[in-house]
Amino acid sequence: MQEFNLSPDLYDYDLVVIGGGSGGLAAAKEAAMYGKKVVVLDYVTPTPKGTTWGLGGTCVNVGCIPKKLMHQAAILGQAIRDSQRYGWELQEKGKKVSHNWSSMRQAVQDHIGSLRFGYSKALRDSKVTYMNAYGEFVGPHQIKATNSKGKETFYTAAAFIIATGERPRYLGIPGDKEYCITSDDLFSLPQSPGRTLVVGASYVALECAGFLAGLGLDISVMVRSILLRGFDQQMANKIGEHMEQHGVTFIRQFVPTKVEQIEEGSPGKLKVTAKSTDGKETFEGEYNTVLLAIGRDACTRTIGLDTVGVKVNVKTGKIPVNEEEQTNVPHVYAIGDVLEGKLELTPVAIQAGRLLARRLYTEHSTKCDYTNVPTTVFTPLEYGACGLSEEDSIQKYGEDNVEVYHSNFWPLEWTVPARDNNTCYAKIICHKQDSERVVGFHVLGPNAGEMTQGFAAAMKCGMTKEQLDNTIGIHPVCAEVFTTLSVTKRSGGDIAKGGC
Ligand code: FAD
Ligand code: NA7
Repeated sequence: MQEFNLSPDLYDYDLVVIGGGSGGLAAAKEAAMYGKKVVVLDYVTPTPKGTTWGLGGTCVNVGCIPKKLMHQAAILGQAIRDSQRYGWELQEKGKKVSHNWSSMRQAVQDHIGSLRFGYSKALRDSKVTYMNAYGEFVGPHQIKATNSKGKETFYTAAAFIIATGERPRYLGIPGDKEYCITSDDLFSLPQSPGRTLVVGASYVALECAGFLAGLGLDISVMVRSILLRGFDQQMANKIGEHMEQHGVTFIRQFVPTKVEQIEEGSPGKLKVTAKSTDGKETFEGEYNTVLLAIGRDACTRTIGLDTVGVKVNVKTGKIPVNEEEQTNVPHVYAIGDVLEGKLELTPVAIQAGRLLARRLYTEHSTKCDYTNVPTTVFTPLEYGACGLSEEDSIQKYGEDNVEVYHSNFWPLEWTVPARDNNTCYAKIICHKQDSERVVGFHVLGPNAGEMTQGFAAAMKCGMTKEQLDNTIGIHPVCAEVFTTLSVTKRSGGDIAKGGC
């Protein structure tokens, strides 16, 4: 780490954190724990639709938390259908069970409100100063904080952490900002989005499409090229197939060119015009809502980074850092979604923030380990992953040096309602030359995240195929499939498996 003067006497604060989301809050609280004088600036620029929220950043307000809760709402719909095969009789026979968007939205927003309250209390308890203001560098050690009324205050600090995250991208076509929404608007939408077109094939796109379809809405997804770029493509395609089988329409190899309002009201009606990526075909469709999920841009363009001399990737807006999360300017650090080449996940931002503060203000030297970070895509058929995709394993080690073990499985709970036979799937990728060490773990099935977390810990310890085989399974659960994997892709054997 390059040295710089951490002397508090020269400045108002030891540390200014710009951005009060997952990473920023974690870093600020950790630094305050070591007796440092810390201020967090957090400000939410409203969406083009006017949606805004409070402290806590993306995860709690417009990301992980509302997304998982709405996914749960959709899963409960499936459970209601399954329950009848288990003997549950709905109270009024023959009465259709329906979903009420407003009730769900209110319950989800109430929970978010309580989390936000907890965050501001935690800051107060840790003696971190919180300012609801937009931060912008105006000098090497000086920041300007502008609140919602336009009042400007200036602060100096010994060190700075940039944790400003990302915001959803827009298409740049006529009607996008006027009529389309993004995930920043969806979770607090007052009324059901109705018939919806989701544009994009990122995890955000597929997760939103999945839970909206699960709530009984008519959902289409417009895909420019492939599903879930960056993820294992076999798994991505299986997710797509499952969604299609459960009523989601995929409009493939198309991009929107224009969005027009053809009926006012809530939610009103929009006409979308699109063209095929080969430019030969045109598509027109009418929807109540168009949800853009085409990626997110780092919030780094308007925070005065040029003033302080912090280098930014001009194309992506992302900030390159060394392995200590230090930018090219020694007293300016960056964590979370703004980082170049790092995973955009809440626990990653939190871990990086905590460890950074610990390194800055104590003798600790542990760095954030960005390898083998587990993750889950909360599509209707959940996808848990840790380590390399099959494509990346082959590219890294060569096809002959990689052994892929796999199996379909049918969760016991799904057998009685007789649904989705053999659509769940387990796959591990092993590096043959390294005692068949597991370098990739992939699972499609219920509670995939719960399954993946423990295996990720084992992968940190260097788990091999033999160790998995020597592990006694828990019966009858889905994860036990990983203790009995015997068929390799190379062998081409039968991978169908009955209820576990
Ligand atoms: P953020 O949490 O985005 O916080 C940045 C904060 O800085 C924001 O409050 C922003 O308003 C504020 N800010 C920006 N500029 C300024 C400024 N100049 N001055 C003051 N404040 C500023 N991750 C998971 O791990 N699991 C999931 O299931 C998951 N689901 C997701 C679902 C969706 C729909 C989305 C969009 C994201 C999801 N993520 C998920 C990603 C996760 O939310 C992010 O990785 C995480 O929030 C990044 O934390 P951060 O601290 O870098 O930024
Ligand atoms: P990603 O992963 O960058 O995904 C963006 C998606 O949106 C992707 O499917 C793109 O298709 C699609 N896209 C982008 N621009 C357009 C336009 N103009 N028209 C139509 N479709 C478009 O974004 P996320 O923010 O969801 O994910 C960030 C990270 O999280 C990512 O690195 C993952 O590892 C996890 P494309 O594939 O480019 O054709």
